[in-house]
Amino acid sequence: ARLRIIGAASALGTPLPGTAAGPEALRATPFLQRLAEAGIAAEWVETLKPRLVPPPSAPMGERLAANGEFMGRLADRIAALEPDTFPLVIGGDHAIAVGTWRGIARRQGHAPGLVWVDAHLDSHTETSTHSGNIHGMPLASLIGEGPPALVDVPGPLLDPARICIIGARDWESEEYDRLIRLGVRIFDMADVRRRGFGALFAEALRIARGKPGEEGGFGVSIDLDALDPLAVPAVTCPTADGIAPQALADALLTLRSCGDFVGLEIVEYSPQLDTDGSSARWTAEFATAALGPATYWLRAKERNFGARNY
Ligand code: DIR
Ligand code: MN
Ligand code: MN
Ligand code: MN
Repeated sequence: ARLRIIGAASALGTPLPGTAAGPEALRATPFLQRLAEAGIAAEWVETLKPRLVPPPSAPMGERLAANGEFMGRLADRIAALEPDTFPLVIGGDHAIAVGTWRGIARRQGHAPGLVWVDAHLDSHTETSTHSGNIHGMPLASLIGEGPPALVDVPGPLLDPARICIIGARDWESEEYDRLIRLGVRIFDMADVRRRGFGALFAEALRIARGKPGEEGGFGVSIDLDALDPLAVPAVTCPTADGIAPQALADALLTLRSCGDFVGLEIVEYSPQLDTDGSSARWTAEFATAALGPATYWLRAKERNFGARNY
C-alpha cells in the first residue's frame, strides 16, 4: 500500500502551543529522507490546521467545540484517502486521535482494534478531568464516553475489548476505573519491566486483532511521551521511567509483515524542545521501523556486513 502522510497541526488539546508546529517541523527534518532510504514511497498529502484557536483560558465548551470542528475535518480527510493507501498521521497533541481513528474506521466501514502506546491513559471525560486538558480525553471519547463535541465526530466507535495501552505510568483513578470497567487492557511500566516490551507488544497485537474472524484490522497510536524522556525529551508531558526507544523500534519492526495493519499515528512532538534533533530522529526511526518493506532490514544488514568486510 502507498503511504499517505497527513499532518494534524493542533495544540487545541493542551495549554502549551508547541505541538501545533510538530508536523511541519518533522517534514523539514530528514524524516521523509529516512523513509525514502528505507524504500518507502511516501506522499505528504497535507497538513491540516485548526480554524478556531481559543486561548487555553477559554471555557471548556469553547475548547471542546474547536477540537470537535478540527477532528471532524481530520476524520473527513482520512476517510477520503484513496483505497490501497496507508495513513500515517503526525500530530499535534493526542486529542487528534479522535479524528484519526474515527476517520480510519469510516474509511473501512469497521472500527479497527488499537494499540495505544502512552505514559498516560487519555481517558477522562469533561466531568472527570482534573487538568481540564482535552488531550487527556481522546481514548474514552473514541469508545463513546465523553463530551458530545468529541464523541459525535462521525464514525464507528472503537470496541474496548480490542484496545490495549502499553507504557502507562501516570494516571488519575477516574480514567483507570473507566477503562477497567470497559474492559480495556492496560500494560503499565511495571509490566514492561517484568515481561519485556517486545512480549507485551506481541500480546497487545493479539488483543487489538480480536477473536479470529473479527474485522477492521488494527492500528497503532504512539504518544512520544511513552518513551523515556532522557532519550526523547521533545514532548509536552515528559514522564520519567519510560520505554527505551530501541525497544519500541524493534517491536514496530514486527508490523511490516502484518497485512491487517491499517493506520499509524505519532503525536505530541514539540519541536521547540528538540534542541539536538534526537526526538525527530527517533520519530523517523519509529515510522521507518513500522512501515518499511520487510526486505529493508535484510538489505541494511547486508550493507553493514559489506562495510565491515565480513
Ligand atoms: C492528565 C495528563 N491525565 C490529564 N494527561 C496527559 O491532563 O488529564 N496526557 N498528559 O498525555
Ligand atoms: Mn496521550
Ligand atoms: Mn501521554
Ligand atoms: Mn497528551
